[in-house]
Amino acid sequence: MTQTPLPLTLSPEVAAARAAGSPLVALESTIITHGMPWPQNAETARQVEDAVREAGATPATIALMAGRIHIGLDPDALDALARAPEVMKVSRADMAACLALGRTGATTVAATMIAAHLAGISVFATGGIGGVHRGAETTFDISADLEELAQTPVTVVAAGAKAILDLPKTLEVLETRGVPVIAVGQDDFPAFWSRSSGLPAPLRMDDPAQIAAAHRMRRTLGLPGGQLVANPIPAWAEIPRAEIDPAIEAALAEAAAQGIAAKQVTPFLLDRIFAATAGRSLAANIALVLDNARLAARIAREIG
Ligand code: PSU
Ligand code: MN
Repeated sequence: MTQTPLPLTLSPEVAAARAAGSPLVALESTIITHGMPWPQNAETARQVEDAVREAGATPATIALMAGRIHIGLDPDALDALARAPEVMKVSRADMAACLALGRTGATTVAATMIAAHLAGISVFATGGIGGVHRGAETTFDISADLEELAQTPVTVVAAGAKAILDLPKTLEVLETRGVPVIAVGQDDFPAFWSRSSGLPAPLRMDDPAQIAAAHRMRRTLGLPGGQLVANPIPAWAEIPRAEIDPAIEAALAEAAAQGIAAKQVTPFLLDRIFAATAGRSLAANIALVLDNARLAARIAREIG
């Protein structure tokens, strides 16, 4: 383990990659603790790390433990996190408190971006980002992920955003906050389980080198914030809108009936949708995260 003046602990694998100047890809941990059930969460976390390695970069799964931000988890720590029953879901607002209290925290997209940037990592792969929830005009429920993309210079590779969110409003907020939204290989913004949301993406790039060039150009121009790279789910794993929409509607109705709010909303909806699709949505989720990990590794290699 390598200690730094910041409360960062780098795994040996990450420390070696940093010393060699070789490409790194950050990975979040909320997807492990709050986004997928045991044991698929642990299995997927390992496969995602391997996908990054096979594509020529070093994975850095990020989590908070005992007052330190861990950049890279060894297999035992990853397994313990995946099994742990009481892990904090940590976004920007919770990060310092979780560390100060010495609690175990899983990082969301927002918190993972902060940690990656502190560790000098430019590229991060996940499944889906948080966004503007349906009904946000009354609940004000807008994920801190969007604000983080506006502030922190990390390129985030995701399969778009889930249709549990209000996708038009999510794209509007990203535009207002100056976040480039780049669809990969197609014109439409992808909708997580579905390749298309039916909405055009503001930008399109077909080559990881272009995405890397845009990342470097933002740095050159002194623009704050990152990029959202929206990589559609592989065609073979896609769930058609007509199939996933009823599960989404049922989950949203159940969340409303039970008064689910704040941080619980996203994990609750994911859990209900996994159950309603007999695990098919989980298999799709795993396929798209692996694909995002591979693309992120290629972008990281181009950024250099
Ligand atoms: N969307 C998904 N899967 C996830 C999440 C979002 O499709 O696992 C997780 C991510 O960690 C994301 C967080 O950053 O939920 C957003 O939570 P909230 O909406 O409470 O900001
Ligand atoms: Mn929220």
